[in-house]
Amino acid sequence: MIRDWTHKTGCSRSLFILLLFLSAAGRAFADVAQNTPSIFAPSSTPSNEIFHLSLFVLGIVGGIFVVVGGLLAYAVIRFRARNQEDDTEPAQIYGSNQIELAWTVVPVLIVVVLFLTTARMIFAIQDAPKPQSALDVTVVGHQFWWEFRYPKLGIVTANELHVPLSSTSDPKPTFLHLLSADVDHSFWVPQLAGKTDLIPNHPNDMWIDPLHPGVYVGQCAQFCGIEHAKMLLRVYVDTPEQFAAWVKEQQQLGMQDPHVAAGRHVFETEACMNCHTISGTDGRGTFGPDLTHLMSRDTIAAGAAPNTPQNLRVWVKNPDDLKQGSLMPAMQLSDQQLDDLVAYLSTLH
Ligand code: HEC
Ligand SMILES: [Cu+2]
Repeated sequence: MIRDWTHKTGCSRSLFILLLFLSAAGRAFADVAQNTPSIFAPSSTPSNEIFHLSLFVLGIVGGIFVVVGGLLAYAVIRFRARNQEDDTEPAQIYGSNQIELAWTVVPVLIVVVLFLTTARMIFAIQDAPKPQSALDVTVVGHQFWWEFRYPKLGIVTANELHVPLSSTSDPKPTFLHLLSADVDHSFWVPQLAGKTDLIPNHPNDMWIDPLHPGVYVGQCAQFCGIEHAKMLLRVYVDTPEQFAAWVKEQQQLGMQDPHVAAGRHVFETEACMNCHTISGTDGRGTFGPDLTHLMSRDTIAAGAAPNTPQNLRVWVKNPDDLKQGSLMPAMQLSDQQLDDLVAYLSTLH
């Protein structure tokens, strides 16, 4: 006889609901596996190592959980109060060298194993030799955005890091030299590597060798001030052709379109150029992001908003509307000045 599931006992119904939940969770997990800050979807050698270590650690602590939880459940059920029992106290036992030794020595051994495996992995990643083919990028953390400099390629950009794809047969790792312009920040793209801090006057180094093309997201993982939450990171892992095209585009001088001369005039006569660089203009400021190839980026203000002319206008009019506490001031520009500026900025490919 076929029974409808609604007629099943409460127990099998909860099992059914549990299975439903697990399959939904599994699907959600598969969805996040691509392009989200998940440490469970590694795509680079350092993150892979961390992932495997985390499984090892989870296995050990999971085993401890099962043993402790199991003993607890056993004691609760086996020694529960029963009606027919008398109220006299059970035998009182004091001290046991065996038990005390066991619960001291075993945890110490477990901690030693966890410590040694972790330390071994940290040193293996840190001491990895740098191949000739490696790309060098200097990362400078600013309140609340990222500066990326490619010293050998003569490129300066912001917030969106482009790196070449790497593979085991043709390794092209990217070595990041981490600096800070102000306070502590932390570079964290979970699918590519662990966190490394950017500390003023204390350069740090890390490396990634992304094994699949695509966009990887991350964020500053060290509270660095009021808009720390909107200090997002995007890493574009490009195929060799894409990367070569991107490099070529970034190496070009800033666009000089005579149709938008009015906007350029605003940029050069307002305070913009004290803080921003646009090659081919007098603007050489470095307090804010380099805008020479602004339109080659998908987002503005460290991922706070998509890079559209509408958002650029909102941003320049009053940065706080998109990112409260950002260090760019609202400049009280007229509507005409704003229109001209946005028309100009939109040509900066
Ligand atoms: C006091 C320095 C300062 C001045 C003046 C200034 N900016 Fe900025 N600007 C910044 C900083 C800092 C950021 C980064 C803000 C963030 O992401 O938190 C920024 C970000 C930007 C961005 C987004 C860039 C990106 O890739 O995310 C644009 C566009 C921009 N400014 C345009 C302008 C224009 C146009 C002017 C003049 C009207 C101007 N700025 C004046 C400091 C300044
Ligand atoms: Cu930060």
